[in-house]
Amino acid sequence: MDVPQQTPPFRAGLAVLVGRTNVGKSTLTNALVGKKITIVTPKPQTTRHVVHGIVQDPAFQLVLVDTPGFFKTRTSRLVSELHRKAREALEGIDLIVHVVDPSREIGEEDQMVEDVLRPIRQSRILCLNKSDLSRKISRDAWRARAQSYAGMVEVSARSGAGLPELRQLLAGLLPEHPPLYPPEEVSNMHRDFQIAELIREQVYKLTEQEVPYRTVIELDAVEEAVTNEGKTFLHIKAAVLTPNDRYQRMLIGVGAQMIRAIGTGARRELERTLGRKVFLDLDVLIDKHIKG
Ligand SMILES: Nc1nc2c(ncn2[C@@H]2O[C@H](COP(=O)(O)OP(=O)(O)OP(=O)(O)O)[C@@H](O)[C@H]2O)c(=O)[nH]1
Ligand SMILES: [Mg+2]
Repeated sequence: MDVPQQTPPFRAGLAVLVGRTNVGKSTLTNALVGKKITIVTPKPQTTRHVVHGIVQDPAFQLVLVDTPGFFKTRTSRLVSELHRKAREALEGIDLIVHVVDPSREIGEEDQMVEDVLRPIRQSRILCLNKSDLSRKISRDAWRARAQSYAGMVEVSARSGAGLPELRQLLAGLLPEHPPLYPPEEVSNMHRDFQIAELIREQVYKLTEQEVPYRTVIELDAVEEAVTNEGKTFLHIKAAVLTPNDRYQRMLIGVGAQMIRAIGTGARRELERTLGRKVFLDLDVLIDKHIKG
């Protein structure tokens, strides 16, 4: 006898990714969304805004909230600001994904994450990332903690292993709710913000030590333009702002090598992400309002 098929109700909600710095929260967000919406660098603490990445499915909409990593040092203003942002991101969310890196010892930062999570009532998932690495120092210790979570998965944001399981596990825990975002959206970020982030990513990749933390990306113009051959492209005029001429010299580099490399790398990423031809006009300017 045929049982009439009922379409299950649509599910939608927010899942926040928390975890110490460098465990791969941003990489995981990008991998689940299938698009680069948040920047990833080997240097810690590069995520400074709360970014929504939207996983679209005919049956559900999973909104991932990437947060800045938790840091051991509590002294610096920037660090406490990041912690505040991470806590803010926990408000109004449906699920928590606690991302950990089993290739490293469980540390003080992991303890801090658990302390922040303890009073929170939402369901939480334990996600052991970097399963592609053979070093698995704390894997057993994390697995032993799995009973205090609604579920546990082992994934590799890099290779994609375990991601379908994570996706299904999260989808199953979402509340019945109409979509939160339009069906084609992959991120809450406006295009211009995304452009600035991709430029900032190159500054992080190519400059040393404190330089990235002394820069702000400013977009002056993003315009549709046409080549002599009639092809359209996006003309982006932007500046890397920095507090003094010492940083300005470092950012420009000998024979303007540094700023050229930043510009070339950023244009490549912009073209890949926006899926179109880009002309990037990038300056390095002094802005005394930025903390030196
Ligand atoms: N081998 C391996 N490396 C990974 C994996 N996921 C992320 N990484 C690397 O780990 C580093 C940190 O990744 P991010 O995604 O920036 O980490 P995060 O948790 O967002 O870091 P913060 O924003 O500083 O808190 C990068 O070098 C990634 O390429 C993975 O599954 N396997
Ligand atoms: Mg990050």
